[in-house]
Amino acid sequence: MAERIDGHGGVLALAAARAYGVREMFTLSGGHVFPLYDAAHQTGFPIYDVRHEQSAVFAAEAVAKLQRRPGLAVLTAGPGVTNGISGLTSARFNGAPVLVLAGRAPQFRWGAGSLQEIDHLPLVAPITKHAATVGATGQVPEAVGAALTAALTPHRGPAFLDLPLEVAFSTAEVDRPAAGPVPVLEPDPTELARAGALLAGAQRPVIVAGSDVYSGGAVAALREAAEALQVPVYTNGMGRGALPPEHPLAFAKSRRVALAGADLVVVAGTPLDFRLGFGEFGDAQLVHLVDAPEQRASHVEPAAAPAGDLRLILSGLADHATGADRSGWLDTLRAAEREAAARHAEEMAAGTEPIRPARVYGELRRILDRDAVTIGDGGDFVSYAGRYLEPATPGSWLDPGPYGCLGTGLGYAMGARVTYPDRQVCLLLGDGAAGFSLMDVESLVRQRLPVVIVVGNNGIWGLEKHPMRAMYGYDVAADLQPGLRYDQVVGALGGAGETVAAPAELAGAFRRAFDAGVPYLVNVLTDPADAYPRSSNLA
Ligand SMILES: Cc1ncc(C[n+]2csc(CCOP(=O)(O)OP(=O)(O)O)c2C)c(N)n1
Ligand SMILES: [Mg+2]
Repeated sequence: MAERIDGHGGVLALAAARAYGVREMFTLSGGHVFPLYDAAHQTGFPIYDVRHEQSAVFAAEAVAKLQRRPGLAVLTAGPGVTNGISGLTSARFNGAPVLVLAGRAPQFRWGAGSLQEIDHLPLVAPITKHAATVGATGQVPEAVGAALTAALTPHRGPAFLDLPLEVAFSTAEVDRPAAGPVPVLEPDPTELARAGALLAGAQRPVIVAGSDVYSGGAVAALREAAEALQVPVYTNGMGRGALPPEHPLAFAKSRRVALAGADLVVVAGTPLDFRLGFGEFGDAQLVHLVDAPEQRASHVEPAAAPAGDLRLILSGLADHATGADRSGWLDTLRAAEREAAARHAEEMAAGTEPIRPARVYGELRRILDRDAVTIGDGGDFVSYAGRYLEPATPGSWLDPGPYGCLGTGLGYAMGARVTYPDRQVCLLLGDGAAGFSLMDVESLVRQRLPVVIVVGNNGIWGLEKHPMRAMYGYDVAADLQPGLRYDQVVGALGGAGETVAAPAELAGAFRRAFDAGVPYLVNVLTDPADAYPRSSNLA
């Protein structure tokens, strides 16, 4: 007979979440969710708390993205949930299996005007894969299981459950929850064979691999396919680092040349969105590899679009190796890559004052370990990071993804530090982006979660100011306080930091930052005249 457990709604919810691999919660307090805290407290389950609910959801998203298992945010009823909505939406756009467990005003007197009485479901239903209210305490484990199965089933994404007050606080006896299976979708063999034949027959193929390759555990299969078919690989999102930079088929800086010259573009595990020119690659044929049928684009018609488990798809493609000689094509791209690398090296050595963002990354590259987790939250400053930093380990790069939500930074940093207590965690913040979440440095300090924060402080919302000037000849609502001492903010919150105005001081500042053992902010005064050249940016 199944083992039974007896407890309140919080105990049952946490037992179910644990069974699915959840290992901590991110939260901000509210009476509606006390039973979840009580359950955690009773069982030594880690609780990390924050200063704004968005950071809790972003932290849960970071652990989900980095560890490929569910991340949990616990939000109190009403404003706790509404403050988490940007985080949930990001998780949706990023295919991250985040579970939000929320409080909810009591059901038995619904309509009488209890504190924070609002029906969350219409707010979260459009941005989650699964959203439900749990009707009775005894149904909690089943509800959590259904939510997490939805979140973990490709295409992955967030799920939401709220527990009315009396459901959370009442008790029930149930079977001890166990995790159910996550379905694996076999790709259609005909569609897969069509994609394989196209790859085998192409003269100048290119693979662009994105986040779902990492989240689907398909990094090894990607490498197998690339090597078997001798196809150059470019990456974006969590796909970055899938092939180490020194791999003969790893390319990064020659993407324009590659996409312009390719006769076949295979986009794996990432949508055909603005980051990829909406999937329009001139005369090249297009193959789209997706982890679920609904991920197929409706705005372009690929020559083949196998849908299913990306490990099966990519290793299936490897079987189509023909021994074709692609060395001419690879040599062309390697030459373009070398040329861009030389240009970048020059830019990264810039000795000008104010400091150019390129130089910041030139110095950071010297100190970042191969497995450092780098996180970008900002405008131009982060676009430069994408250009100049080369993640060497899969799953070590966190950007906000196609939803492009500023404010992910401190939450992502918390999730990264919790995931990797011993790796370097480096958060790159625009000065504008810093304003959304810097107060959560307090959460990091208090919970002993040191990270290095580098602010590209140009005193403006650069990614908006420059385009607005270009468009109208003037700009409004695009200035910030120049030279603001974000490092002193971090100092006041219990961390440390310094301001750097000269390029020669960067190396020392970064060394001190990584040695500090507390959240440390290097406030780099960068050149406000420096605008990221958008036209050349596909990332
Ligand atoms: C929540 C949110 N609000 C507004 C925007 C629009 N936006 C995109 S980039 C940007 C400017 C970012 O400025 P900063 O972080 O200082 O970076 P910089 O471009 O100056 O390097 C803004 C306001 C957004 N993407 N997300
Ligand atoms: Mg700025």
